[in-house]
Amino acid sequence: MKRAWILAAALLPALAPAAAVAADAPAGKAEAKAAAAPLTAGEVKKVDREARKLTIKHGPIENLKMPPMTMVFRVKDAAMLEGLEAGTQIRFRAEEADGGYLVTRLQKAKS
Ligand SMILES: [Cu+2]
Repeated sequence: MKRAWILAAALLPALAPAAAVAADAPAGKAEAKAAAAPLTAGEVKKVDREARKLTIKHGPIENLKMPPMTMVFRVKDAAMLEGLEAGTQIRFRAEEADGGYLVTRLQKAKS
């Protein structure tokens, strides 16, 4: 019986380093980078909840090299459309995806 305890004690330190490495993994580092990306100012012109689309009159979009215009975007998540209506001022991040443009982040502009 005593022998079993010694064996367990000998194995424990061997397992511990693996757990420590997992805890140190840079979780959320990519997310933090995306959050730091600049947002573009825009005004909601039309909300299409069914199609999960948003018409936005937007300012220059740096990452898409797009001048100001009014256009339709798809949104990543239907929940992003909550509380939006024509005239709502927003700040958003858009990415090129599947041959169209996708809003990946959206917040109401603080007025
Ligand atoms: Cu545009």
